[in-house]
Amino acid sequence: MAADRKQEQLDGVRKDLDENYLTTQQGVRVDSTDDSLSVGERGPTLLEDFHAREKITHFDHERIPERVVHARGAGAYGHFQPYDGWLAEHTAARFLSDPDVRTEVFVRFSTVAGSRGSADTVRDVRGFATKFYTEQGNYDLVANNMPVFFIHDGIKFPDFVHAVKPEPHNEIPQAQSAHDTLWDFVQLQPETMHMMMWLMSDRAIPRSYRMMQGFGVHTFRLVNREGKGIFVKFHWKPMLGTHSLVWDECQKIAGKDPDYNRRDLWDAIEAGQYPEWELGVQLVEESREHDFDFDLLDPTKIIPEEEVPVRPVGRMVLDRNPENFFAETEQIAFHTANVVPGIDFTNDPLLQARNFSYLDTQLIRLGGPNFAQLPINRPIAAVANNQRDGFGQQQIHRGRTSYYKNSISGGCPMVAGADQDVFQHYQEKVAGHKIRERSESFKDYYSQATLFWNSMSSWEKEHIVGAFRFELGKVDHTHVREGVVQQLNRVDHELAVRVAEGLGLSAPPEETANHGKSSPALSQANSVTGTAATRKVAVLVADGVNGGEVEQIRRGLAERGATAEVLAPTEGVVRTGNDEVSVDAAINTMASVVYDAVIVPGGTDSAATLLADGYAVHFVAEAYKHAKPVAVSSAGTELLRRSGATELPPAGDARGVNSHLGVFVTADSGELPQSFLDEFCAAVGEHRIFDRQTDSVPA
Ligand code: HDE
Repeated sequence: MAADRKQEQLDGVRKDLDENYLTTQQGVRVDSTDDSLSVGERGPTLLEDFHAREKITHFDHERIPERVVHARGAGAYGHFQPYDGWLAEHTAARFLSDPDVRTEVFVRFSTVAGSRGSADTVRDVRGFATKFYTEQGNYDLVANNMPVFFIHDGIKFPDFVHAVKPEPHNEIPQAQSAHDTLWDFVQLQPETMHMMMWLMSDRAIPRSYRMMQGFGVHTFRLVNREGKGIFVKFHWKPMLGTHSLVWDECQKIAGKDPDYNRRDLWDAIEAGQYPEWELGVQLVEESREHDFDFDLLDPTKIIPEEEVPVRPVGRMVLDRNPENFFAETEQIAFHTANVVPGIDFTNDPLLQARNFSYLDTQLIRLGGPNFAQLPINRPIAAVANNQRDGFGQQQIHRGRTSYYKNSISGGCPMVAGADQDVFQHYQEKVAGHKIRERSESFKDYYSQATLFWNSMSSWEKEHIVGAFRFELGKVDHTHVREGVVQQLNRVDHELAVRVAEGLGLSAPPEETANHGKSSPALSQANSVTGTAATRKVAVLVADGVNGGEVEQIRRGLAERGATAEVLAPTEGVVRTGNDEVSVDAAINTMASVVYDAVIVPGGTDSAATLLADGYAVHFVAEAYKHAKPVAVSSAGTELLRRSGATELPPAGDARGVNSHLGVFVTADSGELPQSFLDEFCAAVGEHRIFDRQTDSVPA
C-alpha cells in the first residue's frame, strides 16, 4: 500500500549506531577521540591528525542557512485518505479522489518571522506545509493558518519580509511584528489591511498546531481526466476545533517553554493522541469566475463559506514523529510548483512568484540541485530523467546517454502518452499587453477586513483591539501610529476609535460606513467542539491532600482523553493520611500557562500549605486571569480569593459542586461528586471562559 512505501524507503537510510566501533568517515576505527595527536604531552597538535581534522572540519560545516522565512518549525509524518470518490468528477489526482488510496504525508508547521531558535508563541502567521508522497509524484500544499496574505504580488514579498523581520541596524526585535518598520509598511500598503486583521486576531497565537486551520490561500485549479478545470480553495479543519492562547500567556510561555507548540505536537503523537484534520474544498465553476465582488485571483480575499460551502474531501492523521530533526524537518523542501496530474495553478500573481521562489530558495539552503534526492524529499513514484551531476549527487546513473531523444539507450527515459498519467498543463487562453499594473478588481482593500471584524464575537473584538494597542504601542514614530489608525478607520470606525484611545491619539472622524455584512464561519467562537480530549490539567497538591480525589481526577480525565499532572511544592510524593500520591513535577518548575485548566483537590492541610506558597497562589491566579477552568475545594477557595477573583460561586452545595463562569467550588467531603468531572471537562472543552471579568487580577 502506498501509505507504507515512504517509510520503507526511509528505513533504508535510517541508521542505528549501537554495537558499532567509532570510526572516521572512511570507516577506519580509532582508539581515541578525546586527545589530539601532539608532539609530547604538552606540545603542539600535528596536522597529520586526520581524525581530529576531519571531526572538527565536519563540525565547522554543520550549519546550513535557515529558511529566509518560516525558519522555526516542527514536523510529523502521517497519512491522508479521501472519504469517498466524489472529487473524481473534478480531478485526475487519485490521492484526492480514490477512497482506497492512503497517501503518506509529512507536515511541517512553522512560524514565519523568527529565527530557527525563536520562541513558538509569538504573534505571527503559522505555516502548515504538507508533502503528499502520492503514486503520481509529490504534491506539496504549502499552506498557512490564515486564508489570506499581506500582499497581492510576489514582487513585494522581499519588501514585506524586510519590514517584518528584525530591523537591520540592530537586529531587534526577534520574531515580533510590534515594531516600526512592519507598521510603516502596513500604513503605506493598504492591501495588507485584511491580513492585518487576521494577524491581530487570536489566529496568530494558536494554542496548538493541532488546533489550527490551514488554508491554501490562493485559488488553485483542479483538472479532471477530460481536461476540464474548476477553481478550488483548499481548507484544513482541525478535529479538535480552532483554539488560541491569550496574549499575556503567550509572552510568558515564550520564556517558560519556548518550545511550547513543538513540544505539544511531539508529546501528543508520542502519547497516541494523533492530531487529525479534515481536508475540504470550495469549488467554483469557471463560468462563475466573475460572479463575486472580489477577484478570485486576489490572495488578499477569501470566498466566504456562506457563499461557497466547504465540501469535505478526506482526513489527515499525523501519527509518527521524525527521528532526526535536521534530516527530516530541516531538510524537507516544499515547493508550490510540486503538483501532480489533476491539480494546476491560476494566474494569482502571488502564486506565480511562489512557483519561482521555492525551488530557488532550496538551491542555496540545501546546497545545490540534488536536494530532491535527500531521503525526506524523495518521491515514492519512480524518478527517471537526464538531469545529471551537481553537488551531492547520490545516484550512479548507468549507461551512455543522458539526453533526449536518444536511439542508443532504446529511447529511454521516454515521455509518456496522454493517457499514461502524465501532467498536462491546463490549456488556459490568455492574451494581453506587457504591463506593470494591478487589475482594478484587486483594489478593494477594506471590505473583507470589515467582514472579518464584523464576524468576531465580542471577546474576539476585545483581543483584536488589545493587539493593535500593544503592537502600535511599541512603534516609536507617531506618524506611523496615526497612519495605521487612519487605515483602521476605513475598516471600522469604532475599531479605529478604540485603538486610538489606547494610544492616546485623537479619534479620527467617521469617514466610511460599515457595510454590516458578516461571515459566521470566521469566528473561532463558532469552532468549539466541546471535547476535553488531549488537554492538560494541573492538579495542585501538598501533604494532607485527599488522595481519593486525586485518583478520581486522574482516572476521570484519562477516561475523557485528557491528562492530569500532579504538581506539589517539591517533587517525590505527598502524604495523604495513610497513603501517598506521586508528584509529576514541582510547582515552581512549571507554570499555569502550559496547562489548559487547574484543579486544587480537597484537604485542609494541603490547602493551607498551598496558600502559603507564592508559586501556588500565582499559579491559580494566572489560570483564572487567562480565563481557564479552575476548580478548588471549599478549603482551597482562599487561593482564588487571593487572586482578586470577584465572581466566585458559593462553596459546594448539597450536590457537592457549584460553578460560575468556569470556576468550580467543590465541597470538602473527601470524594468528588459524580457530576464534577463531566461539568469540569465540559468547561475544558469550551477552551476558555472569556465572559469572566479578569481585568483586576494582578497576574
Ligand atoms: Fe512562502 N516561502 N512565500 N508563503 N512559505 C517559503 O521557502 C514565498 C507565502 C509558506 O515548512 C520559503 O523553503 C514568496 C504564502 C510556508 O518548509 C520561500 C511568497 C503562503 C513555508 C518562500 C510567499 C506561504 C514557506 C522559505 C510571496 C501560504 C514554509 C523557505 C510570493 C499559502 C515551508 C522555503 C516549510 C516558505 C517564498 C508567500 C507559506 C522563500 C516569494 C501566501 C508554509 O521560498
